[in-house]
Amino acid sequence: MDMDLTSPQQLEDNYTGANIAVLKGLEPVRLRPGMYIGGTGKDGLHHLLWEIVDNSVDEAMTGYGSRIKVTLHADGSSVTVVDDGRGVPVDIHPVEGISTLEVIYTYLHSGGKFNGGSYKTSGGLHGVGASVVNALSSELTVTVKKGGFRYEQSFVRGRPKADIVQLGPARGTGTTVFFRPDDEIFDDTQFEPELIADRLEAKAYLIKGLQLQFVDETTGATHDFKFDGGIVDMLTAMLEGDEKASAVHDEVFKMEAEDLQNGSEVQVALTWTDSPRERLRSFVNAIPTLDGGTHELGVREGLVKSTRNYLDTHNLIPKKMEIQAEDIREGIVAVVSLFIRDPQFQGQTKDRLNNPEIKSWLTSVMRNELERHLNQHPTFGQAIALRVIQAAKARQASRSAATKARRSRTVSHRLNLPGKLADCSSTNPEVSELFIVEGDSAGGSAKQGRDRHTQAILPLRGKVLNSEQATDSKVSSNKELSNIVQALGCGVGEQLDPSRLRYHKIILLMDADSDGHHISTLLLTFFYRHMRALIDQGYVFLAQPPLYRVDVGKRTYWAADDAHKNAILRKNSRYAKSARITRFKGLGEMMAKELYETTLDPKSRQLLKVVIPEADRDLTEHIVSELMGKDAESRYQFIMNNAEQVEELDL
Ligand code: 1YM
Repeated sequence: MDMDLTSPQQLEDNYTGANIAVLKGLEPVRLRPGMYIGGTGKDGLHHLLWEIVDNSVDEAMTGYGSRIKVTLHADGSSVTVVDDGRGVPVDIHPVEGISTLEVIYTYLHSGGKFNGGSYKTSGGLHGVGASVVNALSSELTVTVKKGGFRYEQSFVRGRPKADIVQLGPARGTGTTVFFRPDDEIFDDTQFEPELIADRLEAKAYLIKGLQLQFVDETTGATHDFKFDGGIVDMLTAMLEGDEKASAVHDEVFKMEAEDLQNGSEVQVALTWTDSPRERLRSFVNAIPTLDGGTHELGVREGLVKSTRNYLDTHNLIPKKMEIQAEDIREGIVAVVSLFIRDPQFQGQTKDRLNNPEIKSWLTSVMRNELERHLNQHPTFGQAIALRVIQAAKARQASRSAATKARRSRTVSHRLNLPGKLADCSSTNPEVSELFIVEGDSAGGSAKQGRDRHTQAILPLRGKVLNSEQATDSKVSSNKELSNIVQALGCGVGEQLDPSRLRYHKIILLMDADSDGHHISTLLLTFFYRHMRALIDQGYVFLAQPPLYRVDVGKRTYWAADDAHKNAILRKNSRYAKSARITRFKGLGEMMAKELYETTLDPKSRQLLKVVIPEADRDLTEHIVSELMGKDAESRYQFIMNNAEQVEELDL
C-alpha cells in the first residue's frame, strides 16, 4: 500500500531522533543547494521543475489523474504545474499542528519513507523534492482542490507567508504549484523551453495514457504529448531525428518482462543502424538516467551474449573473424525503461542506477528474449549478422584514416589523450570533471583521493605559457597547454567546438599561495583568449582548497584563509588554547582523503565559477590585456594605480 503523508504514524516514524535533518528546517538547502539539486547552473534550475512535475507524475502513476499541464510564463523564469490528482492533503496535521501541505513544503523529510509500495519517481530526492524547490524559490504558491473546496498557501524562500486559507467551493480535485526560482541562488533563472518539452515528451512515451501539455508563454507555442505506442514510438522518433543513422532492418526488437517477486518491470526497444554511434536512452521510473547504471550494464551484457550466441549457432561469422563486444554494439539505438520500487541512485547528480540485483536480472531476460527474437525473425537476424561483420571488418582495418574517422568520438578521443592524464571512467561529459592540478605531488594526492568514475586529474609540471598574445600554433607548442587542449578534446582557437568538450566542469586546483595564484592567472588568461566559449558557457571553475586545518577538541575544521581560521578560533574560544593549527604549504602536503573531503567531494567542496558579467566585458578585456600583455610599462602603471586593491586582496 502507498504511504500516506497524513498518517500520524508515518510522520512520527520520520520525526524520531534518528533523523536530525527533519528538524532543521530548510536552511541547509539554501546553504548548500548543490547537495540537493546537483548545482546552481542550468541543470540545477531545471531540476526544480522536474521535482514538481514528478510529484504530479507520481500521483498519475499511482492511479490518480491523467492530465498534467506545465506553463512557462512570459518572463521565462517562473512556472506553473497543474495536475488532476487527489490534491496534496490540506488537513491539520495531528502532530505538527499545521496543515499537511505546509509540512510537505517546509520540512526536509528523510528520504525513502515515501517510497512505500508504488513506483515513486522523485529522482534522487525521495519525497524531499517539494520542500527543496520551495527553499530555492523566491515565491511559491500551492493551490489545492479537494473535498469540494479550493485551498491556497504561499511561501517566500521556503517560509510561509501566512497560514493555508480556504478560498471557496471548487469542483474536482488536483494540485497547482506556481514557483519562481530564486535569483539569489541560481546563476541564471531562465528556463529553456526545449529542455522542458523534451522531458515532458519522454514522460508521455514512458507512461501510457498520460496526457501532458506544455504551454510556452515566451513564444505562445503549445505542445501536447500523448503516445500510445510507448517506447517503440520513442525509438522511432530517435531514428527519425537522426539524419546520420538509418536502421539496418525495418523491424524493432521489443521486450517486456516483469519480476513478480519484487514487482520490477522492464521494457526494452532496440534496433541496429548503419551509424558508428551507439545510442541508448535509459529511464528508471520514468526519470532519465543520464549516467546509466546497472540496468544499462545488464541490457548491454545480455545483448552481446545473445547476439554472439545466435551468430555462433547459425555459423554466420566468416572463419577466423574475431567478433568483439563493441562490434555487436556498434550502431545500436535503444530505449530501456525500468520501473522498480526502491531505486538507489548514485553519482554526483544522482543520474546513475546502483541497484546490483538489476544487472543480473536484465542480463538474463535480455539474453533469452533477444535470442528467441533473432531465431524467430531470420531476416532481422541476418541483417544484424551483416552489420556485426561490417563493424568487425572496420575495426580490423582501423589503421586506415578513413575508418578512424568513422569511429565514435569518445573512442577516437580516448586514443590521443595526454599520458599524464588520469582519466575518469564515465564518458558522459555532463557528469565528468577535469581537475587541472599544479605539480606532481598534489596531482598524486588528487589521483588517489578522487572519485574515479567522474573525476579526471591532469597534473601540470612545466611552465605554463603566458598566452595573452600567443598564436594558436605557439599555444600548441607549449607542452602544458597542449596537454590541456588534448584532454578537453574540443579543439582550440578557431577550431573550438564546445559540443565536443569531454568534461562539463574544468576545475583549476592550485596551491593557495602566490605561485598558485600566478598559475591560475596564466590558465585563466589562456581560457579567456583561446577557449572563451568554455568560460561563457559556464564550464570553468576554481577549486577552493583550505589553507588551514584547525583541530579543536574532537572536531576538525578547514579554513580557507586567515579570517576564516580566526573566526573558527573565536567560535571555539573555550578550547582555543588546545587548538592545533596546521597550515598547508601546498596541496601535496594534504592526505588524499583530506583533499577529497575538503576540495574534491561535490557534497562538501566550494567551487567558484568563472564568469564574465555582461556589464564588465570591456573592463575584463582591458585588465587582461594590461596585466598580461607584453607592455611592461602599462603593467607597472596598472599595478601602481590599483596597489591599494591588490593589498586588500592579499589580506
Ligand atoms: C503540481 C504538483 O504535488 N501533486 C500531488 C502530490 C501529492 C499527492 C497528490 C498526494 C499523495 C498522497 C496522498 C500519497 C503528494 N506529494 C507528496 C510529496 N503536484 C503535486 N498530488 N494524497 C495526495 O502519496 O499518499 C506528499 S502528498 F511528499 F511527495 F511531496
